Amino acid sequence: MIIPGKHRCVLFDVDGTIAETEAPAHLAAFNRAFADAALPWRWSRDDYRQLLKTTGGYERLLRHAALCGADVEDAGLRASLLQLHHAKNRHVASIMQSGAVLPRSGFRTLVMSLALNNIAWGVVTTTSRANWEALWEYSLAPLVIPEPAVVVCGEDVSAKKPDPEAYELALARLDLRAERCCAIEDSRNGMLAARLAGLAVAIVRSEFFRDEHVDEAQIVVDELNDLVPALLGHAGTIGADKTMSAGTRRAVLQPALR
Ligand code: XBP
Ligand code: MG
Repeated sequence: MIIPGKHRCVLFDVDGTIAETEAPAHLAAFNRAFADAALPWRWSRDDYRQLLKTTGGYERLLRHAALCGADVEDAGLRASLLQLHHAKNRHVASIMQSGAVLPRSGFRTLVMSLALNNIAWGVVTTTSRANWEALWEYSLAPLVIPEPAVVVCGEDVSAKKPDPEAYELALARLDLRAERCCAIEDSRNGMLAARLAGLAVAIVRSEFFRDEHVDEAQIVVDELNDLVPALLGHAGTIGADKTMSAGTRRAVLQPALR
C-alpha cells in the first residue's frame, strides 16, 4: 500500500517514467543503427509498440530477428546483434547529448518534494547503464537535484523485468525492506517486477503503454506531479501548486496485496 510519508525511498523506472525516451531516443537510434549497418529493417511506432513487450534492447533485436525467420541460436547472428545493440546505444547517447530528451513534467517537483521530506529516490531500469548515464548527464543533472540513492541497470541482473531481480537488488543495496519503499513504473512488465519484489507500485501512464492492464498497481496517474499528494500526503513544497490537470484526475487508489 502507498501510505503518505511512510517510505524511505521511491524507486523510479527510467524509460517512459522519468522521461519519454522510447520514441525520440531508442526507436530513432535503432533505425539509425539499422541504416548504418545497411540492414533492410525499419521499425515504425506501431512495430515498436509490439516489440516493447520484450524488455531489453538486445532481447528486442533477437525477437525481431526471430520474427524475420532467423535462427537466433546462431552464435554469429547473436554476436552481430550485440554489436548492433552497442551501435544503437551510441546513437542514444548522441541523441541525449543533443537535448532531444527532457524529463517528464513533474519529475523535478516530485524528486525535490521527496528530498525536502527526507525521502530518497532511486533508479531501477532495464536499460543499459550507458543510456542511464547519458540521460543523467544531459537531461537530469542540469536540474540540480539530489543524486539517486541507488541505480540498478540492465547489466546488473541476469533476468530483466518482469522478473523482480532488479528491484530485489535495489532493496538489498539500500538495505531496506520492500514495505519501506515503493516503485513508480509505466509498463505492465515493470509493474509486475516491482509487485513480485513486494513493492507497492504507482503507474504513470506513458506513450507506448497507455492502455496496458495495470490493475495490480496501487495508484494510476497521467502525470508525475499527481503523485506528490499520494506519496507525501500534502501538496509537497516545490512547484506542486499545479492542480491535477482535468483529464488526469484518474488516480485509482486501492489496497492491493495487503
Ligand atoms: C525499458 C526497456 C529498455 C529500453 C532500451 O527500460 O525495456 O530495454 O527500451 O534500452 P525501463 P536498452 O525498465 O527503464 O522501462 O537497449 O539499453 O535495453
Ligand atoms: Mg519503463
